[in-house]
Amino acid sequence: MTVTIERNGDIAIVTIDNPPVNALSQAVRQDLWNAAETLDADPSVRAVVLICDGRTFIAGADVNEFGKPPMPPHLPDLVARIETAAKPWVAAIHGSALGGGFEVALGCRFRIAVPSASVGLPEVRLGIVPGAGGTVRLPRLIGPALATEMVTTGTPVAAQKARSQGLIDAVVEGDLEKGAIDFARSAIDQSLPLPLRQRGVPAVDATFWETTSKAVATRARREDAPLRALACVRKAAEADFETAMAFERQTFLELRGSPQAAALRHVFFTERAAPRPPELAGVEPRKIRSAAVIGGGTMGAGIAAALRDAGLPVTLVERDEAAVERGLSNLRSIFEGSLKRGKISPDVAAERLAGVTGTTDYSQLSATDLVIEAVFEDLDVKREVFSRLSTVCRADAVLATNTSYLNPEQIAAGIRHPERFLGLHFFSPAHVMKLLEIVPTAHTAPATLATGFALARMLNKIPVRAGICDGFIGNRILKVTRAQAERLLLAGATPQAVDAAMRSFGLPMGPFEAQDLGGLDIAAFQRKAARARGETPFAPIAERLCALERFGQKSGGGWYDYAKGDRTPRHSDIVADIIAGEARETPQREWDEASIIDCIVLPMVNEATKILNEKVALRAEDIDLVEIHGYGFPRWRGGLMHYAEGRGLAEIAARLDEFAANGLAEPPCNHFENIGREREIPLEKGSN
Ligand code: 3H9
Repeated sequence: MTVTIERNGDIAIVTIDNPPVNALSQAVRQDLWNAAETLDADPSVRAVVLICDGRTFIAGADVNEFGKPPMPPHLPDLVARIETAAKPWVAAIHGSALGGGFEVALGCRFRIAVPSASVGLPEVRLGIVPGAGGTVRLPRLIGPALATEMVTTGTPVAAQKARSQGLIDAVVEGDLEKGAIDFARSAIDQSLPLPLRQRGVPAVDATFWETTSKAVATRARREDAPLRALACVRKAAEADFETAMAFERQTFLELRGSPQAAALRHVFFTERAAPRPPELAGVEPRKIRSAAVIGGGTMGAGIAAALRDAGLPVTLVERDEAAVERGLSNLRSIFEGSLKRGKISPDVAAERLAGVTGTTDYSQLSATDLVIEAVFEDLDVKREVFSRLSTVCRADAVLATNTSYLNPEQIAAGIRHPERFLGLHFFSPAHVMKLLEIVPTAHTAPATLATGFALARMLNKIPVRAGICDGFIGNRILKVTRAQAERLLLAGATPQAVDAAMRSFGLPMGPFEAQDLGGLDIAAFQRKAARARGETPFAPIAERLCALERFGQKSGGGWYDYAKGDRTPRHSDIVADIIAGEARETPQREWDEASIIDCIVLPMVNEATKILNEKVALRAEDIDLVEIHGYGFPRWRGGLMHYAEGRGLAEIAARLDEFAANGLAEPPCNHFENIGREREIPLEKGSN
């Protein structure tokens, strides 16, 4: 039994217990249906409290059932059954009431929640719309404007805000079950509100739908579900309840089978599997109760902020007092930024900062569990840091380097207990970006590696294991992206056309705009180091721009010109002249959007395939996560390799051959077809 019924006088308590997140499996739906029948037939019951065991209220439809044949009772019918029950139901929410879970709560006559709870309809994040009346009941409860915001963004709403918006009827401090019983008992003595199906939708002004549609389309870029969700809310406002329900169901079923939904489902499963790689099953991570960061620059301060956000006490080590002060001031700016954006309260900001100790004294790290080095990218400097750490720190303390392109093996060479060392490659800004590349050396112990993954869970990051090579997974592919972008310029495309094409593919920014934002100097510095190693990096135009100190927005120009105080990229005659000069020997051709995209994305797939063949990445899914969380690859495309599989490897190989024949890309690598996935991602055919 996933559902049990208890009594407290004339109030029945229906409890769902379906770990881990009380999803609405067929068994739960059936048991809830049976409970509604039983309680309707029981004259001693006057109201019903619906509550859940475990960490959360119902988190939604059971995604594990996706792909199985639909089994009754279907969720829309169950919600209607609860809504039309003879006794009023009160949803008592802790954790999250999401998707189908919140739709069940909307079927209840009342909703109450503990202060830490949240409610939401996140279906658009899975490429679908709510399928059990969410878009039809929500505008009846809170009006079309707020309903639109919720269903088109999928963002959950925290309890207090939910109360002020009318999503829930009360926030209950203390014991939820007792609070719900008391609430139910007082409610039945008053006149009951109408069930949502019987209420009307408040009117909006004439321009609302058009204005909102434009805003949603801009935000969604090429994602289908948000606009389809908006259409459902509009239908709810303009048609009767049953017509709107049918429209929503039809939309839900259409989207459920779409490639975008398949891609987003793939990302959902992949993200949840990432923190627990099968090869580390049963390996116990070390306990992390305290941490230190060496280096308080942008990266070090970002890492320290991420550690503080996870509640760890942090020691920030710098080489002199002035640098300690700068580091602490960098951290202060980060917390002030979070405060300004309303992410944390003044008290929390103060508490976060108070948990950081700045020092120049390494001996203060003798009891620290984890030390992350984020100093200047110079091998000798880093080796010096680790030689000090390996004498000062406990033998079982985990020591990590945040290097982005030096070899961790060389950084760790000669340290004591090299089994406790690994690379933890954060992405900037480290307190914001989700991706964490975890890079073991040949000596890294499994427990150290497992600690890297456990840390990612603590920091709410997406961990991906990467082998050692120049750039690990992400920056190695980025190098190809940038080289291809320059090849396109040499072959007749403009920076504007390349950036526009990549934006239209779904990236937030094109490769040139992104370089102008981040600064061209870091890559120039890395190319210099590569040349010192005897390599010949390909960036002929970027090199010319850097020689002119055109480093991007910060220097007033890079690939584009910028007016003072204005970040709008403008055509640059200087850049156009440089391109024309460098392109003298290269045959010029016309480029359409699709060819530009292919000329950039398909060589990225080729590089990623090499990365897999070399076992620098263990799974195609890992590359998907790196691209989505580190480089803004469109989530709704499922990541680079999911996109490649959808496109067809044979077609991609043929396109790469064409580009290669024209000197525009490398030919496909050996074993190009070898990007098999470890886990089969079920294709949703129907359920719920
Ligand atoms: C929907 O409802 C459609 C309806 O409108 C229409 C129907 C007709 N089902 O994230 P966690 C598993 S669409 C089954 O690590 P947390 C997850 O795989 C759905 N399993 O925990 C993991 O398993 P494992 C709309 C689910 O505490 C375990 O639970 N709902 C589901 O960090 C723990 O997950 C959503 O999109 C599910 N729906 O976060 C909500 N959800 O341990 C999606 C999770 O084996 N879920 N699992 O790896 C979430 O946002 C988070 O899981 C939640 C908990 C906030 C609930």
